[in-house]
Amino acid sequence: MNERLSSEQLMQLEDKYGAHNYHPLPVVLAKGEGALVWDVEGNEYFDFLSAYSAVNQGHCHPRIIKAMVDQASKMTLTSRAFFNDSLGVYEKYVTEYFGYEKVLPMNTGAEADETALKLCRKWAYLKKGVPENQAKIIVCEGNFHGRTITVVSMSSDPDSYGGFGPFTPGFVKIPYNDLTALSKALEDPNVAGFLVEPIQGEAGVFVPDEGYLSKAAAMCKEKNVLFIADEVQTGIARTGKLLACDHENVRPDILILGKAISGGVYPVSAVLADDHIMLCIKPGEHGSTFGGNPVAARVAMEALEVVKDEKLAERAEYLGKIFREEMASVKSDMIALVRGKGLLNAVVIRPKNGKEAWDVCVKMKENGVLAKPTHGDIIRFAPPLVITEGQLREAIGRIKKSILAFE
Ligand code: IF1
Repeated sequence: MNERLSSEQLMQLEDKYGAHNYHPLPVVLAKGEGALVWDVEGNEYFDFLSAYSAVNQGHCHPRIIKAMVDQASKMTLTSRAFFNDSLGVYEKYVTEYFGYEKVLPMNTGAEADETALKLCRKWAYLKKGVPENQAKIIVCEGNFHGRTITVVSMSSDPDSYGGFGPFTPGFVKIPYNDLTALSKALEDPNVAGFLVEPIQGEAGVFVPDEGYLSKAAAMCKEKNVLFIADEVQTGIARTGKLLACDHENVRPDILILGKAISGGVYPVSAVLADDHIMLCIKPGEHGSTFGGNPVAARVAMEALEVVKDEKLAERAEYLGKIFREEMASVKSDMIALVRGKGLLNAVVIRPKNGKEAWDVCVKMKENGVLAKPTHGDIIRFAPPLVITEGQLREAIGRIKKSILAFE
């Protein structure tokens, strides 16, 4: 078990014994610190994925790790059949932090999305007066909310939903960033909620027009429809504000968080709402064995403290501008477009001489920067928010060099 295996051997093990549900870049990581990671052979890289924006606070942040280890050595799990001495403290902390009356703790993003959908439906029947089993929830084309059956029922990406039917009914799909379509969909009195990513991540870091979120939220309010924001990827300082909705001063009726709420240290997710919504769910109607466990509670509190203490939102805002400016100035016709907000950015790659985004990522890996293509031609760039300006500029140099290698 303890023999030292090479990257090659480790990749072969995954190929032989693991389900083939991923196609990773060929790099095997063994250690991380801040914005840096090292592979099994000791090669150093800048991590420009941050585990899809989970590791915003940087790899192995000492304060978060300490919170986890301290708690793990005392008590890891009680289940919610009993109280524990961390959950209430965390619930007070996280609700005050984001400005909501209640939180419902879960573990993964998909679970938090499912929780929000259940909560929205329950509210529709108890409060809005939608006839039983008639509630509809509006979702956007190009969305990504996770992998469960109900969540992929909302998807418009055949890779996500294809072959997994029959699907959960009750969703209305409209184009993203389209207020006319939203207005039309909101005419239906059985609509209970509108679920939206403030910036679509999987779609390729698609930033909507300014005013889209605030107008959408106002339209929902007028129709007594819950505005539900999936900030699993955009939340917790990534886009230059604590929440991406903060850019438009929108306060969602239901807020969904995951990933970086634990600094990528532990699976922690959360659904936040006020009492008139959250208390629609009664004891026994929803839950999770691990949701709200003491380790998760302590880890999340420390991870959120770090975001404030290290001013990560401000850093993301400042460093993101540098990144976009620098990338837009690269003289290569392979760069078709640079877009994003804060340190959630994407570069659209125009294929050249048969070389595409995947080849650029492999080249960047050789030059010490890790990033992953999505939808064939888009590369997402999302380093940990603790990256220093010097490190960022060094990484940008390596990214430019990698792209220019194909000129
Ligand atoms: C994978 C993408 C990112 C999410 C939003 C919920 C979830 C996610 C807005 C579910 C998850 C992930 C999961 C990851 C790939 C990934 C992703 F490329 F698919 F789009 F981040 F950019 N809401 N996003 O982005 O959270 O259940 O995974 O904790 O490997 O599937 P989860």
